[in-house]
Amino acid sequence: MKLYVHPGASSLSVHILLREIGEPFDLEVVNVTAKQRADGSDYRDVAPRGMVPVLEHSGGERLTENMVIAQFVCDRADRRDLMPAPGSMARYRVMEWQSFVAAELHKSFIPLNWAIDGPMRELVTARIRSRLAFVEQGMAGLFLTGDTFTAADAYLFVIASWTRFYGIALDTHPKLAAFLRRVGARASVSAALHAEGRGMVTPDDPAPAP
Ligand SMILES: N[C@@H](CCC(=O)N[C@@H](CS)C(=O)NCC(=O)O)C(=O)O
Repeated sequence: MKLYVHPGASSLSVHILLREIGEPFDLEVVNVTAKQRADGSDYRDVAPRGMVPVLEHSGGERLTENMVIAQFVCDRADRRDLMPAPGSMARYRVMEWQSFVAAELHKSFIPLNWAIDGPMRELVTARIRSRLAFVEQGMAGLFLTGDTFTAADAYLFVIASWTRFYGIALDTHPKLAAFLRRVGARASVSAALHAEGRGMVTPDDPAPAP
């Protein structure tokens, strides 16, 4: 199994899960902005949409989309702590958060990469903060769905860590700031960050102080 990632991009969430699972896998760090693979060739030959993550299965089949790859790797390893059993309410709670992180939070950050300034940038930042407030209010325990670390937490960790990269303070989100420190201290996260190298989530201090 091989995972294609860009340092600190959303692909880091799947990378963390693979390290939580502990089965061997190959990793290729690509430059998703330049669409360039480690050997300089065009990444679009691997991923026609030009995005990370891509998971290449041993049979050569390739799977895309964070949420789907996360479910695939956790189900395959029968890791019900990371992804509860199909049909259980607990699973739908994890999927509910995965969907929220994907559609409402992850994509809200994208305009910050554009040449926007002043009121428009403030608008985008306010929107991100409002979504982070939902997370702050909705966190059911130490993690999103309770006191067990799940696939949704791996995804939230990556996207919420981008607040540091973009200079968005978490002073009014103490539970989320504590969550980032807690998840950042996991061995899987530290190993994944070091393997990917410098990116939008820093290996040394991924969690902002509250
Ligand atoms: N819907 C995709 C989104 C993945 C995504 O947005 N990846 C970003 C990095 S975080 C990317 O590859 N961007 C490159 C591009 O848009 O060209 C998923 O969930 O996997």
